[in-house]
Amino acid sequence: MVHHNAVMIFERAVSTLTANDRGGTTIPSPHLYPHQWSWDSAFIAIGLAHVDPQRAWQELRSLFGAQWADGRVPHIVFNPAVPADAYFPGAAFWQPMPPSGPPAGVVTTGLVQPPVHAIAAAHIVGRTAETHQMKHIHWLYPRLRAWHDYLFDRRRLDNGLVATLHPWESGLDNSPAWDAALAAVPTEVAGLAGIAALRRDVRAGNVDQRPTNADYARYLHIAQAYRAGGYADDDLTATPFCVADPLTNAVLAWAEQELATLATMVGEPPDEHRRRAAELEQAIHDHLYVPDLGCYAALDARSGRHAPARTVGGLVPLVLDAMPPEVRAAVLVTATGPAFKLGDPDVWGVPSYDLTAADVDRRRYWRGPSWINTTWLVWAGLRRAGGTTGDQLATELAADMITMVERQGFREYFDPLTGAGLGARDFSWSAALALDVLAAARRSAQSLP
Ligand code: 9WN
Repeated sequence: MVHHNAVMIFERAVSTLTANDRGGTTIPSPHLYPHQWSWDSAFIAIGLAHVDPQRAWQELRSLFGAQWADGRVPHIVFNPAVPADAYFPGAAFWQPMPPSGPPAGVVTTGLVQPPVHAIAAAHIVGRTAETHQMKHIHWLYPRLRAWHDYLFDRRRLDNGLVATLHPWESGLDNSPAWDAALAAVPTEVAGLAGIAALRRDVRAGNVDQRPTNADYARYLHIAQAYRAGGYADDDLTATPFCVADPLTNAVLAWAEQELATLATMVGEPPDEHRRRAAELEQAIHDHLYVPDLGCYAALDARSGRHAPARTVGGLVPLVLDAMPPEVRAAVLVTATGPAFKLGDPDVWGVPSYDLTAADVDRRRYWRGPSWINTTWLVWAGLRRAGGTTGDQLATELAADMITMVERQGFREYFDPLTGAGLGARDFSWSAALALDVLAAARRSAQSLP
């Protein structure tokens, strides 16, 4: 037994995922998020790999069933059985779907989220001796390739990085990383008066934890502009918001490496994937590392300026293999320093924002709280880096993640200083990634302190 309550946490996590299963797709949580989300499903598949690999494949396959003709994997796949007003903005907002869009009858958003999917697929492959999985890999590989082709071909900026066109695409919606870029976006939204009344996310008495109405007005403005252009990506920097995000790009570089492995499994050449991954890693280091911050930072492609903020996304390039050693050392200094305090017993997980920033807000969404998925990404980066510091910090983060969910349940996010659970309850990726952390501890026979 690696942790005295490991079996109990494992069982609770499985029952949370089972309760959120809507028949081949898993919702992120029962109240706030009643549809299928892209990167949530990838994290969910990573957890399901330890419990039911067939069901893990199904999670990815159901998501890719909504893949657009242009290759994009949409950020939300709407469940037509769910009432139209259960989530805002719902299916109607994103219409009409363009000819380059999803299969007939499927309604999605036109946005994407970070491409964790090939990482998830490789994760399932690595966690099971399942002999029937080749059929899933054969089915998924060309779809994953089309997804990455879309990002590399349609979303690539002149500097070689892939563009994020909406804060929702980053998955870190109201991160301070977007403040400067968003400041230039108007808050007037044509035809959508009274945003406060339309919002469904602030009805649970959690208004101090969610993005503000001004944030939502800007989110809607950007989405309307993208929709008005038919979700075409012909002129990326002409969209009202266009940034190169270190998390999205680092996840894509990692995922592209995993795609090379999957390519080999299905008899396709891996070299092109390896080349794209290496070039992207180089562009991340060349354009997103900011020595003054001691971490990576988002680059606003419209203004040419880096976000002047240390956020968890700026630590995620730790997952990259080819990180220059001096940069890795500097990022670890930042991660363990006052901004994020990794390894400090008074801090839980990886805070989403610099704890020393004047405007850090420990309860508001991506502006301070620790989340399990981004903590998991940093944990994965530390494990890949290895070395005594990396291994020890990874072990401590694993212990934080498990203790937070053990004490507070599978909450959406946590106060980084008290570990108190916040946001939605029974949140799927918190459960799924706890399964992965527990399984990793069991495999390495490493006890969690
Ligand atoms: C908008 C589902 C999603 C996550 C995102 C998280 C939140 C949605 C929202 O929930 O975003 O996509 O309504 O706030 O920020 O990372 O995928 O869990």
